[in-house]
Amino acid sequence: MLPQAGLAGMMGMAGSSNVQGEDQKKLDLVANEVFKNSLRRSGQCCILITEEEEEPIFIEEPHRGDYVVVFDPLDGSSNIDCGVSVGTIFGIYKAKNPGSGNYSLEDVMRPGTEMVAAGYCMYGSMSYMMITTGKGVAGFTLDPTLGEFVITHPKVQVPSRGPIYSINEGNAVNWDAATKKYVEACKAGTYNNGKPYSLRYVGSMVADVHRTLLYGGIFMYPADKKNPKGKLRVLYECFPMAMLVEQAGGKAITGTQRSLETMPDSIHDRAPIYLGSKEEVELIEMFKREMGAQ
Ligand code: AHM
Ligand code: MG
Repeated sequence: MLPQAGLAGMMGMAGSSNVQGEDQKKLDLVANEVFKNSLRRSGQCCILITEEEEEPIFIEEPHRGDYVVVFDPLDGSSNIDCGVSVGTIFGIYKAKNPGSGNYSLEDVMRPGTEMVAAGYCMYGSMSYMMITTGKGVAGFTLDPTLGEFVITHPKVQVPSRGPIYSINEGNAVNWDAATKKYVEACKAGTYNNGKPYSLRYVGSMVADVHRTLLYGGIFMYPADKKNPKGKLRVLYECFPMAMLVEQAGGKAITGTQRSLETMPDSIHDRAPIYLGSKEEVELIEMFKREMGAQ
Protein backbone atom coordinates (compact mmCIF):
# COMPACT_ATOMS: atom_id res chain seq x y z
CA MET A 1 0.00 0.00 0.00
CA LEU A 2 2.65 2.54 1.10
CA PRO A 3 4.94 2.42 -1.95
CA GLN A 4 2.02 3.37 -4.21
CA ALA A 5 0.38 5.84 -1.83
CA GLY A 6 1.79 9.00 -3.42
CA LEU A 7 0.69 7.91 -6.88
CA ALA A 8 -2.74 6.80 -5.73
CA GLY A 9 -3.64 10.18 -4.21
CA MET A 10 -3.56 8.79 -0.69
CA MET A 11 -1.13 11.27 0.86
CA GLY A 12 -2.21 14.28 2.90
CA MET A 13 -4.80 15.04 5.53
CA ALA A 14 -8.07 13.19 6.03
CA GLY A 15 -9.75 16.30 7.47
CA SER A 16 -10.50 14.65 10.84
CA SER A 17 -8.72 14.34 14.18
CA ASN A 18 -8.25 11.46 16.63
CA VAL A 19 -9.02 11.27 20.33
CA GLN A 20 -5.77 13.05 21.13
CA GLY A 21 -6.86 16.00 18.97
CA GLU A 22 -4.17 15.16 16.41
CA ASP A 23 -5.00 15.64 12.73
CA GLN A 24 -5.38 12.33 10.94
CA LYS A 25 -3.75 11.62 7.60
CA LYS A 26 -5.57 9.61 4.93
CA LEU A 27 -3.09 6.79 5.39
CA ASP A 28 -3.65 6.74 9.19
CA LEU A 29 -7.29 5.91 8.50
CA VAL A 30 -6.60 3.42 5.71
CA ALA A 31 -4.03 1.60 7.89
CA ASN A 32 -6.48 1.53 10.78
CA GLU A 33 -9.17 -0.12 8.64
CA VAL A 34 -6.73 -2.66 7.19
CA PHE A 35 -5.49 -3.75 10.63
CA LYS A 36 -8.94 -3.79 12.24
CA ASN A 37 -10.37 -5.92 9.44
CA SER A 38 -7.58 -8.45 9.37
CA LEU A 39 -7.45 -8.72 13.17
CA ARG A 40 -11.22 -9.23 13.34
CA ARG A 41 -11.13 -11.84 10.58
CA SER A 42 -8.25 -13.71 12.24
CA GLY A 43 -10.76 -15.00 14.78
CA GLN A 44 -8.12 -14.63 17.53
CA CYS A 45 -9.06 -11.30 19.12
CA CYS A 46 -11.61 -10.20 21.70
CA ILE A 47 -10.67 -6.52 22.11
CA LEU A 48 -8.77 -4.09 19.88
CA ILE A 49 -7.35 -0.77 21.04
CA THR A 50 -6.16 1.52 18.29
CA GLU A 51 -4.61 4.97 18.46
CA GLU A 52 -7.10 6.16 15.89
CA GLU A 53 -10.26 5.39 17.88
CA GLU A 54 -11.40 6.78 21.19
CA GLU A 55 -13.25 3.66 22.36
CA PRO A 56 -12.14 0.03 22.62
CA ILE A 57 -13.47 -2.29 19.92
CA PHE A 58 -15.11 -5.46 21.29
CA ILE A 59 -15.14 -8.26 18.73
CA GLU A 60 -18.37 -10.22 18.53
CA GLU A 61 -18.98 -13.86 17.65
CA PRO A 62 -18.29 -15.61 15.30
CA HIS A 63 -14.94 -13.83 15.05
CA ARG A 64 -14.12 -13.63 18.76
CA GLY A 65 -10.94 -15.12 20.22
CA ASP A 66 -8.93 -14.66 23.43
CA TYR A 67 -6.35 -12.00 22.61
CA VAL A 68 -6.33 -8.25 23.17
CA VAL A 69 -4.35 -6.34 20.54
CA VAL A 70 -3.24 -2.76 21.18
CA PHE A 71 -1.80 -0.98 18.17
CA ASP A 72 -0.75 2.21 16.48
CA PRO A 73 -1.63 1.45 12.85
CA LEU A 74 0.70 4.01 11.30
CA ASP A 75 3.18 5.59 13.65
CA GLY A 76 5.24 8.60 12.60
CA SER A 77 2.39 10.23 10.70
CA SER A 78 4.27 13.52 10.35
CA ASN A 79 6.74 11.69 8.07
CA ILE A 80 4.17 10.16 5.68
CA ASP A 81 4.02 12.96 3.13
CA CYS A 82 7.80 13.23 2.71
CA GLY A 83 8.39 9.49 2.28
CA VAL A 84 10.44 9.05 5.47
CA SER A 85 10.15 5.72 7.34
CA VAL A 86 6.96 5.08 9.28
CA GLY A 87 5.69 1.93 10.96
CA THR A 88 3.08 -0.09 12.83
CA ILE A 89 3.48 -0.87 16.54
CA PHE A 90 1.53 -3.59 18.36
CA GLY A 91 1.30 -5.37 21.69
CA ILE A 92 -0.73 -8.46 22.63
CA TYR A 93 -2.31 -9.55 25.92
CA LYS A 94 -4.10 -12.82 26.54
CA ALA A 95 -7.57 -12.28 28.06
CA LYS A 96 -7.69 -12.94 31.80
CA ASN A 97 -10.39 -15.61 31.43
CA PRO A 98 -9.78 -17.21 28.06
CA GLY A 99 -12.74 -19.02 26.56
CA SER A 100 -15.17 -17.43 29.01
CA GLY A 101 -16.73 -15.06 26.50
CA ASN A 102 -16.47 -12.51 29.31
CA TYR A 103 -14.16 -9.72 28.23
CA SER A 104 -13.87 -6.23 29.66
CA LEU A 105 -11.48 -3.31 30.03
CA GLU A 106 -9.81 -5.25 32.85
CA ASP A 107 -8.27 -7.34 30.08
CA VAL A 108 -6.63 -4.17 28.72
CA MET A 109 -5.72 -1.99 31.69
CA ARG A 110 -2.69 -4.01 32.71
CA PRO A 111 1.02 -3.36 33.07
CA GLY A 112 3.26 -4.16 30.12
CA THR A 113 4.86 -7.00 32.05
CA GLU A 114 1.69 -9.00 31.24
CA MET A 115 2.03 -8.65 27.47
CA VAL A 116 2.57 -12.00 25.77
CA ALA A 117 3.99 -10.56 22.55
CA ALA A 118 4.92 -7.25 20.95
CA GLY A 119 6.50 -5.95 17.81
CA TYR A 120 6.62 -3.42 15.03
CA CYS A 121 6.86 -3.22 11.27
CA MET A 122 8.94 -0.49 9.71
CA TYR A 123 8.18 0.68 6.18
CA GLY A 124 11.32 2.32 4.81
CA SER A 125 13.99 1.52 2.25
CA MET A 126 13.12 -2.05 3.26
CA SER A 127 10.17 -3.35 5.28
CA TYR A 128 11.17 -4.94 8.56
CA MET A 129 9.21 -6.75 11.23
CA MET A 130 10.68 -7.23 14.70
CA ILE A 131 8.82 -9.49 17.10
CA THR A 132 9.12 -10.81 20.63
CA THR A 133 7.02 -13.44 22.39
CA GLY A 134 9.06 -13.07 25.57
CA LYS A 135 11.98 -15.26 24.50
CA GLY A 136 14.26 -12.77 22.78
CA VAL A 137 13.69 -10.71 19.65
CA ALA A 138 13.67 -11.93 16.05
CA GLY A 139 13.80 -9.67 13.00
CA PHE A 140 12.38 -10.32 9.54
CA THR A 141 12.78 -8.47 6.24
CA LEU A 142 10.12 -8.42 3.54
CA ASP A 143 11.21 -10.08 0.31
CA PRO A 144 8.96 -8.30 -2.21
CA THR A 145 9.56 -10.98 -4.84
CA LEU A 146 8.10 -13.64 -2.51
CA GLY A 147 5.64 -11.39 -0.69
CA GLU A 148 6.93 -12.97 2.55
CA PHE A 149 8.92 -11.82 5.55
CA VAL A 150 12.18 -13.76 5.76
CA ILE A 151 14.14 -14.09 8.99
CA THR A 152 17.25 -11.92 8.80
CA HIS A 153 17.96 -11.07 12.47
CA PRO A 154 17.43 -14.32 14.42
CA LYS A 155 18.59 -12.99 17.78
CA VAL A 156 18.62 -9.21 18.16
CA GLN A 157 20.90 -7.91 20.93
CA VAL A 158 21.11 -4.22 21.68
CA PRO A 159 24.76 -3.24 22.40
CA SER A 160 25.26 -2.33 26.07
CA ARG A 161 26.71 1.09 25.12
CA GLY A 162 26.21 3.17 21.99
CA PRO A 163 27.35 6.70 21.16
CA ILE A 164 24.04 7.84 19.62
CA TYR A 165 21.33 9.86 21.35
CA SER A 166 17.89 10.41 19.87
CA ILE A 167 15.51 13.06 21.16
CA ASN A 168 13.52 16.05 19.87
CA GLU A 169 16.01 18.66 21.00
CA GLY A 170 13.62 21.45 20.03
CA ASN A 171 11.95 20.79 23.39
CA ALA A 172 15.20 21.19 25.39
CA VAL A 173 14.19 24.37 27.13
CA ASN A 174 11.32 22.48 28.82
CA TRP A 175 13.24 19.32 29.85
CA ASP A 176 13.93 18.30 33.44
CA ALA A 177 17.44 18.75 34.85
CA ALA A 178 18.44 15.06 34.55
CA THR A 179 17.60 14.90 30.83
CA LYS A 180 19.52 18.15 30.24
CA LYS A 181 22.52 16.83 32.15
CA TYR A 182 22.55 13.55 30.21
CA VAL A 183 22.33 15.28 26.82
CA GLU A 184 25.10 17.70 27.81
CA ALA A 185 27.25 14.67 28.76
CA CYS A 186 26.51 13.13 25.34
CA LYS A 187 27.67 16.29 23.59
CA ALA A 188 30.80 16.57 25.73
CA GLY A 189 31.59 12.86 25.41
CA THR A 190 31.90 12.78 29.20
CA TYR A 191 31.38 9.00 29.33
CA ASN A 192 33.01 8.29 25.95
CA ASN A 193 36.64 9.35 26.49
CA GLY A 194 35.81 12.90 25.48
CA LYS A 195 34.39 11.89 22.09
CA PRO A 196 30.96 13.47 21.53
CA TYR A 197 27.98 11.26 20.75
CA SER A 198 26.07 11.59 17.48
CA LEU A 199 22.52 12.91 17.43
CA ARG A 200 20.06 10.97 15.24
CA TYR A 201 16.35 11.77 15.29
CA VAL A 202 13.92 10.65 12.59
CA GLY A 203 10.72 11.61 14.42
CA SER A 204 9.17 8.18 13.73
CA MET A 205 9.46 6.14 16.92
CA VAL A 206 9.69 2.92 14.92
CA ALA A 207 12.70 4.15 12.95
CA ASP A 208 14.43 5.66 15.98
CA VAL A 209 13.89 2.50 18.04
CA HIS A 210 14.92 0.24 15.14
CA ARG A 211 18.25 2.02 14.83
CA THR A 212 18.70 1.91 18.59
CA LEU A 213 18.09 -1.86 18.67
CA LEU A 214 20.63 -2.50 15.93
CA TYR A 215 23.33 0.10 16.67
CA GLY A 216 22.78 0.84 20.37
CA GLY A 217 22.40 4.25 21.98
CA ILE A 218 19.36 5.80 23.57
CA PHE A 219 15.94 7.03 22.44
CA MET A 220 14.14 9.48 24.70
CA TYR A 221 10.74 11.14 24.76
CA PRO A 222 10.76 12.71 28.22
CA ALA A 223 8.08 14.53 30.14
CA ASP A 224 8.57 18.26 29.97
CA LYS A 225 7.11 21.39 31.50
CA LYS A 226 4.38 21.53 28.86
CA ASN A 227 3.62 17.78 28.73
CA PRO A 228 3.96 16.29 32.21
CA LYS A 229 3.34 12.76 30.85
CA GLY A 230 5.41 13.17 27.69
CA LYS A 231 3.89 12.44 24.29
CA LEU A 232 4.03 8.72 23.63
CA ARG A 233 1.17 6.41 24.44
CA VAL A 234 1.65 3.76 27.14
CA LEU A 235 -0.27 0.82 25.69
CA TYR A 236 0.62 0.86 22.00
CA GLU A 237 3.88 2.83 21.83
CA CYS A 238 5.81 2.58 25.12
CA PHE A 239 4.95 -0.99 26.21
CA PRO A 240 5.65 -2.80 22.91
CA MET A 241 8.95 -0.96 22.41
CA ALA A 242 9.96 -1.47 26.05
CA MET A 243 9.26 -5.21 25.79
CA LEU A 244 11.31 -5.50 22.59
CA VAL A 245 14.23 -3.54 24.02
CA GLU A 246 14.27 -5.54 27.26
CA GLN A 247 14.05 -8.80 25.33
CA ALA A 248 17.06 -7.65 23.29
CA GLY A 249 19.06 -7.08 26.49
CA GLY A 250 18.44 -3.33 26.78
CA LYS A 251 16.49 -1.26 29.26
CA ALA A 252 13.38 0.95 29.16
CA ILE A 253 12.29 3.32 31.93
CA THR A 254 9.86 6.19 32.44
CA GLY A 255 12.45 8.10 34.46
CA THR A 256 10.99 6.97 37.77
CA GLN A 257 10.33 3.26 37.14
CA ARG A 258 10.67 0.37 34.72
CA SER A 259 8.50 1.26 31.75
CA LEU A 260 6.72 -2.12 31.61
CA GLU A 261 5.60 -1.77 35.25
CA THR A 262 3.53 1.34 34.52
CA MET A 263 -0.18 0.89 35.24
CA PRO A 264 -2.06 2.74 32.48
CA ASP A 265 -4.90 4.90 33.80
CA SER A 266 -6.77 5.05 30.49
CA ILE A 267 -6.47 3.31 27.14
CA HIS A 268 -4.80 6.34 25.55
CA ASP A 269 -2.65 7.21 28.58
CA ARG A 270 0.84 8.62 27.95
CA ALA A 271 4.18 8.23 29.72
CA PRO A 272 7.74 9.50 29.34
CA ILE A 273 10.22 6.96 27.98
CA TYR A 274 13.98 6.43 27.88
CA LEU A 275 15.05 3.21 26.16
CA GLY A 276 18.01 1.52 24.55
CA SER A 277 21.49 0.42 25.60
CA LYS A 278 21.49 -0.70 29.22
CA GLU A 279 24.39 1.47 30.36
CA GLU A 280 23.05 4.61 28.67
CA VAL A 281 19.65 4.20 30.33
CA GLU A 282 21.37 3.55 33.67
CA LEU A 283 23.16 6.90 33.38
CA ILE A 284 19.80 8.67 33.03
CA GLU A 285 18.51 6.68 36.00
CA MET A 286 21.47 7.83 38.07
CA PHE A 287 20.91 11.48 37.12
CA LYS A 288 17.21 11.17 37.88
CA ARG A 289 18.02 9.77 41.33
CA GLU A 290 20.50 12.57 41.99
CA MET A 291 18.37 15.41 40.70
CA GLY A 292 14.79 14.25 41.35
CA ALA A 293 11.99 15.96 39.46
CA GLN A 294 13.66 19.39 38.99
P1 AHM B 1 2.03 9.71 16.02
O1 AHM B 1 1.54 8.44 16.67
O2 AHM B 1 0.95 10.74 15.93
O3 AHM B 1 2.72 9.47 14.73
O4 AHM B 1 3.06 10.37 17.07
C1 AHM B 1 4.09 9.57 17.56
C2 AHM B 1 5.40 10.02 16.99
C3 AHM B 1 6.50 9.04 17.26
O5 AHM B 1 6.63 8.16 16.18
C4 AHM B 1 7.71 9.91 17.42
O6 AHM B 1 8.67 9.34 18.27
C5 AHM B 1 7.14 11.16 17.99
O7 AHM B 1 5.78 11.19 17.64
C6 AHM B 1 7.80 12.39 17.45
O8 AHM B 1 7.25 13.50 18.07
P2 AHM B 1 7.86 14.96 17.85
O9 AHM B 1 7.43 15.38 16.49
O10 AHM B 1 7.24 15.77 18.95
O11 AHM B 1 9.35 14.87 17.99
MG1 MG C 1 0.30 7.21 15.11
